[in-house]
Amino acid sequence: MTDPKRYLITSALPYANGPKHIGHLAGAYLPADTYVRYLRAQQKDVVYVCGSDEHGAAITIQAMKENTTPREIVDKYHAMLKSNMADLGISFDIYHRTSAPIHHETAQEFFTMLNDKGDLEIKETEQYFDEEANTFLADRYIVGTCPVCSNPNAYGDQCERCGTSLSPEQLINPYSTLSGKPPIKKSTTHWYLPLDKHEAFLRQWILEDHKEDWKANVLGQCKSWLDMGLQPRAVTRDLDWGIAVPVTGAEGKVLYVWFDAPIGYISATKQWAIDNEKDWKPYWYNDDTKLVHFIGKDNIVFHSIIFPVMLKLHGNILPDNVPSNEFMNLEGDKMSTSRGWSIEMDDYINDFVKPENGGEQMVDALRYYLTAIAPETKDSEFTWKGFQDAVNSELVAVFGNFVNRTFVLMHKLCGGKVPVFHNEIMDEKDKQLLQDITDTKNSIERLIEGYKFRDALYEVIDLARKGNRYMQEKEPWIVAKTVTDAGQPTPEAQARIDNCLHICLQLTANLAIFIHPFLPFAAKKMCYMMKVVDKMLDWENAGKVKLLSVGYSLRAPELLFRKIEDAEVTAQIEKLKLKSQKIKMEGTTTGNGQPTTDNGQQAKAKETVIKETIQFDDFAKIDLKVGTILAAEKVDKADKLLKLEVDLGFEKRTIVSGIALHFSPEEIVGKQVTVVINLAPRKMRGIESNGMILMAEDANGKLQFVNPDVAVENGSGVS
Ligand code: B3M
Ligand code: ZN
Repeated sequence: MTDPKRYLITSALPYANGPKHIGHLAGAYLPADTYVRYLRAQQKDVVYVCGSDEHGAAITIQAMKENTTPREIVDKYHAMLKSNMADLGISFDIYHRTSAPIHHETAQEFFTMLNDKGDLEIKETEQYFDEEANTFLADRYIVGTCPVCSNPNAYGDQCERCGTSLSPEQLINPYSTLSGKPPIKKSTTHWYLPLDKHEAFLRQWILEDHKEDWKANVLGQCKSWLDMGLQPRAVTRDLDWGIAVPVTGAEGKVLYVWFDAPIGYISATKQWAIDNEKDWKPYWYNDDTKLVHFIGKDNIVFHSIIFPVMLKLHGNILPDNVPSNEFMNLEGDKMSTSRGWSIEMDDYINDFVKPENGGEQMVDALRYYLTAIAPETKDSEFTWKGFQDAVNSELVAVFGNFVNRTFVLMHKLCGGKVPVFHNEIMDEKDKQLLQDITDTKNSIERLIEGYKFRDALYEVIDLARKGNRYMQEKEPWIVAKTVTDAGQPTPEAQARIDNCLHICLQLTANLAIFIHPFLPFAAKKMCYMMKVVDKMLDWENAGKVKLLSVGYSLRAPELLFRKIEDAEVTAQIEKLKLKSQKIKMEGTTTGNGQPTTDNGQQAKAKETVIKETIQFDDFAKIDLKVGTILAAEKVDKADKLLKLEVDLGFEKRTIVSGIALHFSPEEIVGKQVTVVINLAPRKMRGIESNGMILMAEDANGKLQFVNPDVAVENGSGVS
């Protein structure tokens, strides 16, 4: 969109069901905040909204787990998330919440308008019902075995191990997490959004109009959804926590959380407008508004397919872009709060951001590393060692070092003042560095506007690196040794020193402007050191090389960043291991013998959940045979899946297996495996899978093959 009049920027609303980890921060919050700070520096009209997502089964399940009410859960975690985000410098204009009355009204009005216009369909269907608990079951309340990877704890909406989206019907041996019993089917009425009717519009709008500017991962997911064929989606639920469906006769029904949550962006904008005496409507109705949703990859379909259809029907503008990140793994494994394999924002703040541990500079240190390894195009990995290396060898040794040297030398060799620049002795090196400043400005603009924050940040550090090199080549401390009889540098020597430090100081001012969207605290500290107001950080000053006036005296340098010690790295890794082990030990049962619903995410209790008894005949229906993996390769655009060629003796088969996070293709070729060979074929990512490989999960959550003790002939039966 060229020259928008105003910007509305959103970050996905986190569920207020527990602490959120730094992978979330890196996915949807930090890039949005960087973008917004950049826009604000350009004096754009920008509103950045977010808030807690306080409805849905994620909340009620957590309430059950903590033995309290949904209300207490959302109050507790909303407060935590709000303060965590503020502590980490995420500069929302409003952090709202979906339990607020204004949100309930907004969502109900939205639903009513669509319903009155005839845009929704009403259907009676059979849904899972728990007879003992006397309630319909949200998908998350149903657990069973994943048909793709055999994870015994897959949810009715998704398997967290292999990432496949599921419907409860697909689960093998489903049971209710409320009673532990298998659910029955019971009929109920719901409102549906007929996505199928909007396919032509979506194809045009996404695959044509945005084929150039949306990220490949977003376009890819949208395309595969569209190619699979869109289905009507229920937008109401039988649940007692949420926004009442505003229709008489719909008592006991609430809006589906994914219907109301994105409307939370609108209600947050309304509340912001009330608080600031502004008009919210242009932000949601005027074509010259640029709406951008920052999200993680598990939210793509909701923001690029479902919500846009809702917005269009409701008469609102559509998002200009939906920049979505992939996932950030942690120390070799998937980041997960429920498994304790995560760094919670709250923990990082407690361990590093307290004044005695470094305070705000440690916020910037985290922001730096998370942006430098942002999973913009593929999954990336946070390691504590990587964090230490990035901070120590880039932030401290390159950026911080340049600024510090510049200040120290300016005090030592130029009397603490910005030295004059002698045009007549300007040389190629000077010109080149000045040119580098302009080039860097242009690159940063292009990259940030293209949502490439990682590359943009690299440009900033690279410019500081060039500054160091320049200083190294100019060596003003050596030049200063060419002295007169009185022991002062000769006028020629002083002129060379002046030029070097003049340029280094102007570069420092520019570095402050460039780093500001990424590391706001460091930028402000640099302003303090340069004795300039924060207004200097306005983007219109970027690239200017007369930002600091000649003769202006500057403060003594302060260290911008501190080093991360080895002991801190070791302590954090130890802490992570202990935490995940503790959760593993505790996570097996709750007092009442029910599977625990770990953070609304994962039903544990593998040991205690025993599926219902089956007869021998049922078991005998499963045909298990031993085979050998002949070939294995990654499946395009599916990080969890491997396509295997398995020799079963009597034939060779293609099997798609959700084990890619656990094994590389090379290491499993030649392995013997046990295969369910009479499972109905299933298409995954366009590949037909003819069978399922049996896997066991070890104490670390890593999958292991179930295979015979000694090699047997391919095709041998297992019973
Ligand atoms: N709360 C899901 C999530 O946290 C959901 C996002 C809502 S954005 C409107 O992944
Ligand atoms: Zn699975």
